[in-house]
Amino acid sequence: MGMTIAQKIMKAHLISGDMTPGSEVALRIDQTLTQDATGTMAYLEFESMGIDRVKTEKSVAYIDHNTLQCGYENPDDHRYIQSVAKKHGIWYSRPGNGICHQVHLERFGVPGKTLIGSDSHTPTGGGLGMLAFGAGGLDVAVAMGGGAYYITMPKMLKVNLTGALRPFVTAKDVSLEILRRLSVKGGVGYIVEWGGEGIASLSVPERATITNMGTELGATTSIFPSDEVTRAFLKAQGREKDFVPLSSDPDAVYDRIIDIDLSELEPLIACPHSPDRVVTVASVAGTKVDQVCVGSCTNSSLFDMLKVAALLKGRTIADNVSMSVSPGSRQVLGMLAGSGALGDILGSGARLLECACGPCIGMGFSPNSGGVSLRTFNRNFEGRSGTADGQVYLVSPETAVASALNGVITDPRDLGDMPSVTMPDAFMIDDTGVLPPADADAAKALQVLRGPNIKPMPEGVPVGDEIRAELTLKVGDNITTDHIMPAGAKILPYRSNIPHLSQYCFGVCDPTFPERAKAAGESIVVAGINYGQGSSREHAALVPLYLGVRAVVAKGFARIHAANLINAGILPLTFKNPDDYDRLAQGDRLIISGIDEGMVSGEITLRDETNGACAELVCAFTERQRAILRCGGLLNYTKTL
Ligand code: MIC
Ligand code: SF4
Repeated sequence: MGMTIAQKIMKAHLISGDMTPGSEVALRIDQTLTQDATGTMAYLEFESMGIDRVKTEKSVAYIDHNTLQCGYENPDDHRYIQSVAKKHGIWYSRPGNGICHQVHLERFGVPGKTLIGSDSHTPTGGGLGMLAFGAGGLDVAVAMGGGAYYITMPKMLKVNLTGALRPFVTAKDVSLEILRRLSVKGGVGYIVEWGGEGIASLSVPERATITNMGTELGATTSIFPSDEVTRAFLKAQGREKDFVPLSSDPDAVYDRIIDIDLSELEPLIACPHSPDRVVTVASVAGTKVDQVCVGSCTNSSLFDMLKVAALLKGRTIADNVSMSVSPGSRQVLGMLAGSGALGDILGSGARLLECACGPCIGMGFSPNSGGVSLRTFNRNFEGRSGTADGQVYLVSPETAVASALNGVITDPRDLGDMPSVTMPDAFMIDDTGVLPPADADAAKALQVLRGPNIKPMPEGVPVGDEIRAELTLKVGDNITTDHIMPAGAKILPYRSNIPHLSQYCFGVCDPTFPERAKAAGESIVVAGINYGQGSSREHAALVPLYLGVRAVVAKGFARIHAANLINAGILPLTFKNPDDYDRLAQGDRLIISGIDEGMVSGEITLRDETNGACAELVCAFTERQRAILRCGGLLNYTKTL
């Protein structure tokens, strides 16, 4: 039987397991990446494993999230990451050098290799034919130490593209179209493979926009073939030697196939507060806009920026709009400056922000009260912009510019003819923003520099045979990690300080939760479907652990978050009958007993002591996961090996 691209890469990296959907497979990891908001924790975990040098082919530590430096916290963390990277064999991408996914695509990504990153948008590398996964920091630490990465073997979904995009319709609209069709949970349990004759007209950065937003579908990852388009991109980056062709076999079998005719698409927009609330731009045209942001790991490539510059050239943004542009990397910014395109952007009245995540994660540039913000980003979860009642819409760069110029949501096709944008044959190569690690001998003498913001990690609690605890929080469907552990300029600097972070846990849902959880001692959280969607931040598990959460009972979990809960030693349990969710009330006393046996049989009963109700729960774990839970988390488990 023929194989898909993902299956071929998996087979070449398989350490153990059976590649049938639903079984656990262990994969060898070639490359890792971290960013600073999850990186401090990942490197603390790596250090605690006592391994001198990373065992991967390439590991890179990026600083791109926490670049505001409003006090000592961020610069101390940067200094820690820089020193730990130099000592342990990791490349260090300095603050200002760019967003991890954009820089990794430009300078380090290699088709056919495996990559895990402590950021959920790591599948951006799939645009280059990498098999790239977002993971918790601890999984990345283990991979740096040479350990396998474990996932449940996904099913295969093929998206067949035909035709070609019309002017003003973009790769972002392709992402929004698939989200419109499948929703934020439609990709759960799948690897999405993009193919068909339509892909030939999509450049690597456009493909990367699409694989980047596969994360919003809940997909395990997304991937494109590696073809002549890939070769041309690598050649322009001075890396043609990294090119290898990759395609699926003609008789590869997919569990699901979706067809999209690119020539039928039109400009789309995701309305507040979910990336799948997609409608046509035309249907909401005329809505007043307060803010427009171009950038993020979804839309910050040179191609995107050149289009933005060409459309802004000689025009001025509307008085009621504040517009920001954050190029994805120093390479992009340097080339914009060199070509004069930067002058066209600035001449329009737009503000230039640093090459970093910035407004995407609420690090500055929040909208005004109730403000409508159009963003070329990938997430518009409630409160994420830093303004609780901000109304964030997700759009393409073309729609962003058209709306900034008119001051109201505007279909970009109203701008007339799309100016032609020519991509250079060679990119500006300047790797001075990336510092190499010290060699193994020199590294021995190096000190790791720690600041006072680094506080001890919470101790994992071994899962015993019974949990008796209060149901301290009951939440609904599609709870994101931004609900569980918000980010933003005020909170993000404390990613290595769990006690401080804990004050904000579930702040979007119920600000009284931290106090109540602490008072309860041990507790259980109950949730609806797709619990923990969004970010890979393991803080969304570590902080609840610190607050005494011992189990989360949900109608369903997002993949990375479920893994992070197990890694933290918190039991993720699923309702067998989703209606039982309605029988449990916040404040009830719950008993989950017979856990030892339940973890083997895969089923367990929850009893509600307060109202006498019972609910059957799925408690299916692999042997390795059971061992991790019994040790009180992956870190404790790793020490037993
Ligand atoms: C995000 O987009 O939510 C983040 C911030 O990049 C996160 C990582 C984090 O929380 O640090 C992600 O996507 O994993
Ligand atoms: Fe950064 Fe936003 Fe991309 Fe997350 S989604 S990595 S915050 S740019």
